[in-house]
Amino acid sequence: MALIYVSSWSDGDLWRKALVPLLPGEELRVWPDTGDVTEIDCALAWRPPFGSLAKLPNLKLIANLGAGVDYLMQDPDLPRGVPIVRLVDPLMTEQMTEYVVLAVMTGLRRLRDYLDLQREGTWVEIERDVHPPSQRTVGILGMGELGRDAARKLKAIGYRVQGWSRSPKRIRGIPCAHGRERMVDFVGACDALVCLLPLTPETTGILNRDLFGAMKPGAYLVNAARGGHLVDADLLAALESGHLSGAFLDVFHTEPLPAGHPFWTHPKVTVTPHIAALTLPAMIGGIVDNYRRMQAGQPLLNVIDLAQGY
Ligand code: NDP
Ligand code: OXD
Repeated sequence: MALIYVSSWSDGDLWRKALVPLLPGEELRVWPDTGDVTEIDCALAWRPPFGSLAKLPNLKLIANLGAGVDYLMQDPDLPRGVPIVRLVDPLMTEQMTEYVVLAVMTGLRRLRDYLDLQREGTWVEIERDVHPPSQRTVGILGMGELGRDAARKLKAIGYRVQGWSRSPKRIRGIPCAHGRERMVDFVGACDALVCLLPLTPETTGILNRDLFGAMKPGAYLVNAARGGHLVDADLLAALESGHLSGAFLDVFHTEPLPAGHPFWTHPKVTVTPHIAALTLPAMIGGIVDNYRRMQAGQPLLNVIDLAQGY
């Protein structure tokens, strides 16, 4: 049997180089050079062209080469009944935590404002009213692989940290809430709010006018999850009114963020080009492990729950 790399976005050679030493004797093909499709039992997929996976009749495993499976889920011809696993790796988690800490501190320490003052050569303390981390609350929406680590490390810096998820969580030192009914109270307590949710029908547009209205005046928003979580116009309105102090955004409805989008030049918005946690070929170990498990008929790890969409 053979594996195939299927992506409309990136170059398969990088992955082939990472995989070949770990799977000696296995053949890795690169879409669209499928060869005999009946020989392919595993697809390594990152934003595969819609319909491509449906052309592989003997597929037994789909390995998503990223943490979020939202793109895959949109494929109307996604083969049903084939297990989907996703990438979970310490290198991914570390990068995301670093990004979240950077973003939260940029907002809470007014870094953008100080950079502007530096450009003007102005020496001024913007706030005389000091708020050390122990007096600041950071809320994390999504307490999964990435959210939990970011929460723990923000806590270690000294922030009050709280988490929100779909199901209940018990995490030492980090109060957690769950479910939509707790959302208003949850976000109302936050000085900075970080979105690390998967994009699903339930979470699409969750960062909207109602949520911003429930946030504290002056709170800061970080979105490192997906552009589809955010209603752009509602954020712009909350920034214009001064209700939110700023936003740090890594992900957008259309990527690259189109020229002329108001986020590019907004003085309160920091834009990064979907780099919070990059997928690296060095993260292939978990995928290889799952391929071996599939071959041996053992339980797979990091499996997507198709009903929940993540
Ligand atoms: P996980 O699946 O491990 O965690 C998801 C978390 O979100 C869980 O805590 C889950 O709750 C919670 N959640 C899901 N649906 C809801 C809901 N309806 N209401 C409340 N909570 C909900 O995902 P990861 O932490 O690995 O990744 C999160 C996302 O980060 C990815 O889906 C991807 O979109 C994004 N990402 C972005 C990157 C970037 O570079 N910008 C890089 C990597 C990932 P529960 O625990 O109850 O299941
Ligand atoms: C991911 C991403 O989901 O890169 O892994 O956004």
